[in-house]
Amino acid sequence: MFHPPLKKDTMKQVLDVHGMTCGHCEKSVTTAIKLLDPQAEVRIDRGQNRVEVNSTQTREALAEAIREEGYQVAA
Ligand SMILES: [Cu+2]
Repeated sequence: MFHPPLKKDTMKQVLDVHGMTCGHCEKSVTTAIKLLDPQAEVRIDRGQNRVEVNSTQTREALAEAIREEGYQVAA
């Protein structure tokens, strides 16, 4: 099957992220994800500790980027 070289498959990942206490935290998490994948779509529900990402990146890569910002990501 032919895939255009620049278009990779995106996957929906739902991550359980703890430590986000305000809008600034949401922004930090979003920025970290976008650095990894500028095309990523990020939705955050802070009350539910839920970060939903549509991205070409693996779940582990996303979790690592969020951890580097100082937040806890459940395995
Ligand atoms: Cu904050």
